[in-house]
Amino acid sequence: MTNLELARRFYEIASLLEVRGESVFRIRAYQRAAQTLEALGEDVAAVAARGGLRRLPGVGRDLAARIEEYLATGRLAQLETLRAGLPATFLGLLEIRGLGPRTARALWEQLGIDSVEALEEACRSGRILGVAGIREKSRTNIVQAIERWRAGQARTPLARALAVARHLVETLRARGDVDRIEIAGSLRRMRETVKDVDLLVTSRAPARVLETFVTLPSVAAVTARGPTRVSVRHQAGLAVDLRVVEPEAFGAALQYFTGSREHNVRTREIASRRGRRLSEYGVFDERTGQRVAGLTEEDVYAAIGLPWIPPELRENQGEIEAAREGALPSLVTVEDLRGDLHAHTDWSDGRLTLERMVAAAEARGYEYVIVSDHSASLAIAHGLDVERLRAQAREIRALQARTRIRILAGTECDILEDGRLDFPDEVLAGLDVVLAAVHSRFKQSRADMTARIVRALANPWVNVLVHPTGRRLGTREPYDVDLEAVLAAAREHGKAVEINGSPERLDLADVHARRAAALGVPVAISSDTHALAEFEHVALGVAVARRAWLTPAHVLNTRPLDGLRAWSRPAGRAATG
Ligand code: DGT
Ligand code: CA
Repeated sequence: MTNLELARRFYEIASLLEVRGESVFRIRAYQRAAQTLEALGEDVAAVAARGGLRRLPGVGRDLAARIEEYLATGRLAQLETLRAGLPATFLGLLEIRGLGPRTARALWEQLGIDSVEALEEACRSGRILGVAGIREKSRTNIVQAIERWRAGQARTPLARALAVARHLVETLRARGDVDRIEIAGSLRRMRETVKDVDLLVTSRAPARVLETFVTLPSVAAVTARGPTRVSVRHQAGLAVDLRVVEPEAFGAALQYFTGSREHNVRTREIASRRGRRLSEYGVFDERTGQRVAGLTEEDVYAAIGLPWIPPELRENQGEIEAAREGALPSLVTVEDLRGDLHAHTDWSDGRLTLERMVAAAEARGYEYVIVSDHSASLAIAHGLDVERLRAQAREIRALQARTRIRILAGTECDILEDGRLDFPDEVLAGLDVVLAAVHSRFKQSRADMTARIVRALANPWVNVLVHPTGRRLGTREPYDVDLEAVLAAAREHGKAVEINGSPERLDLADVHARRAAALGVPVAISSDTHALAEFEHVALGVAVARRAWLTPAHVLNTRPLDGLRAWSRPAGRAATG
């Protein structure tokens, strides 16, 4: 059990480093190493004995030394230093959404708040006001966050929940005892936020699987426990449900627990009209009581006369009718994308150099990638003025000479307050693709904001309106805008809109992207990458696109380079060669 004890301690070190405001890289390093240890099939002492620690994913020289220290002494000096002076209940505060680690620490230091209960009391009495910049509004937010936390109702953004779920799946697989394991619920449907993670497993040793699960270091507390099911609170601050089901009923259970409820109501009705009963245990003949399907989801749908329906569509938003008519869409996949149309470099607020950014896009197998750094009015992001944009264009040309992938010169150009663009037309004309975005004055009236964006879309050189509503999941509401008018303008002027795959944006949302596609407005699915790992964010954008019923034909960046360029710079409007 050394692996788990060590993992638990590494998770704790990560949290404590967070509280101390340490660098995210150090924090992540401990989290990654903890995850590796949690999922490790072999005893870490045995790995150390054969000199294999450094080959474990996420374990470098420093962490290998920490592991050696623990194996030799049973202690971690660093953890003891970090813990000094902090009560054991303190880390529970980090589960309250919206209360950052720094604020938590300030509350401890200045008010001695060391638990959720103490925090609640300080909110009620008003003692909290004025500490760490907390005013009335943040007090209200904290009180609401505590209520949601108590009720287990705080919704978690998709990306965070996916990371937790995938890690748990990997861990349980690696630890043996499970035969099949799948993510179900809203997370399998890829909703933008989820209430909890639902996991389904089959196993010949159900009791052992449940026991393994509840003793995982990343599991913070067990909230309910039965013979085939447990509910826990994960240390990442969300609930996880694990159910063990019969292998013969796995498909039926997966169908049932994937939902949505509304979709299930419809499938049950369809079953019953066919003289069959559909439940989490299978499809049964109503006369004989015999089970006619249950092993796989395909069998279950087939037994009620339907083709298998992709989970992302199961919201009772027309998928049942489409399935009946054989008209389900062939949804877009990550593999359909030929390039990324939104990427930053260290010329503005990205972390990669131009060369490394392009190399990373090439390594993903893309045909093209855009360079879309910010424009000058976004000073906070070190936006480019005309001169630096020209200098960047020269670098792009030089780099292109020794690069296979096509580098498109672009910009993420600010839409100014009145709808003008931050670069003059003749500059925009010299670029291959122009993205336009609102980054300021979010509080404009609905009429002003709508007019502002519509005007920008009328600019002949603008191609894609990116993150069209400006929302940030859980932290910033979309700005007030008449999206229908915006989409109509995009259609009129032949412009595209973006699904931004950045985990905190997912903008457009699924319903809006579906509307755009219905109007015939092309949709770009982009990563908005600012770092190497963030190219992966297109996968989240694709998830939103699939929930929006998009096929490859709806998506701008499934087009080959020629098609894309013919669209962005049609003949007669050609700019550079
Ligand atoms: P959420 O709120 O993000 O967790 O959304 P879901 O869809 O994951 O909801 P959840 O976790 O309460 O339940 C998972 C699935 O199980 C749900 O989509 C459908 C199924 N389910 C659970 N309870 C019921 C129920 O009372 N009736 C029906 N028809 N289905 C249910
Ligand atoms: Ca759920």
